[in-house]
Amino acid sequence: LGEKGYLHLCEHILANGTKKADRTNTGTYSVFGHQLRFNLQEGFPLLTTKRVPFRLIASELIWFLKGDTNIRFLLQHNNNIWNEWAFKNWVESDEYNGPDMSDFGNRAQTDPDFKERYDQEMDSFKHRILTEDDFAEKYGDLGNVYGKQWRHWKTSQGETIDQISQVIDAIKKNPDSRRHMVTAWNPEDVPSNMALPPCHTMFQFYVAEGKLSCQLYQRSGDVFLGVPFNIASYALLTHLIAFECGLEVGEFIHTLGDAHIYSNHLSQVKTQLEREPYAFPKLRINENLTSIFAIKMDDLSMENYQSHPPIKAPVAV
Ligand code: UFP
Repeated sequence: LGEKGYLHLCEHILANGTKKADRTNTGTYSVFGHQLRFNLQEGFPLLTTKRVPFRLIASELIWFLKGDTNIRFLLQHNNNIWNEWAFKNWVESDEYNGPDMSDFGNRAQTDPDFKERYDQEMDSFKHRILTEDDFAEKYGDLGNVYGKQWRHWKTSQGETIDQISQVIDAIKKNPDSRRHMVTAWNPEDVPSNMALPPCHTMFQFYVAEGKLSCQLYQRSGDVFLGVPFNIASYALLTHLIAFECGLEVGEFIHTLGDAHIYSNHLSQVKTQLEREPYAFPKLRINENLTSIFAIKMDDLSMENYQSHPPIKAPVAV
């Protein structure tokens, strides 16, 4: 349980995972169907066997909760995790006339000369997103990603559904309901209108004894790079929804579909498994916050986060 549960999943995949080809041509070891449980009363599940950057998790979640789908907000918070997806739309557009950026993800990893040109193009792209409103509107927007589906789900009748506001109301009015669901998986939008079909596809809240629990179904999990982020992000979401509803936090239950370790992450995983976890840190939310929809970065802080150093690994794109 807790971090041990995560480390056990890594060991389990290394020992029993099936070698499996994947979309990115990297190759993975994979298991199907696995569940992690975190008791949020025992601390905030930010992994300690490697450093996990809470700042990036928090600013991304605030971005989702705003219903924002434009990377400008992330860049303003020095968060670069979604850049490649927007950059891809830009360099594939008719208006782009810089150096050839096709297959930039792979080439930047293998070709140092290309990497220099890529870094330059990416920097100027970021600069334009931050400084030119029209450019940002056109090329900073990622389309129907999480923020859109959570806060502005478009029905076929042209109406909008705010799933997050609705689920908060429902939790307050009818805590025992078994229908506290939010879904990001919109078959109408997958895959053509989306940068990436959602990985965290749906979640459910549950209230018992004044505590709010959350279970996520994640269809696909990069266990070394993605999953530690996803755990922290949904633990934070559970805390924020509980705060908004005047409840204590219960458990975060993470159910994974295809749980995989990429073949180029094996040595990193082994390094991590040699480390002894520390106690989880504590999340603090500004008590004067009136609504989670008005939350700012400095309303959140992580106390007593003691961790082993970060471990770098290439992202499969
Ligand atoms: N991935 C995660 N968590 C995320 C996210 C992506 O683990 O939040 F956005 C990983 C899972 C998979 C890849 O390795 O990114 C997505 O590829 P696919 O759509 O082929 O499953």
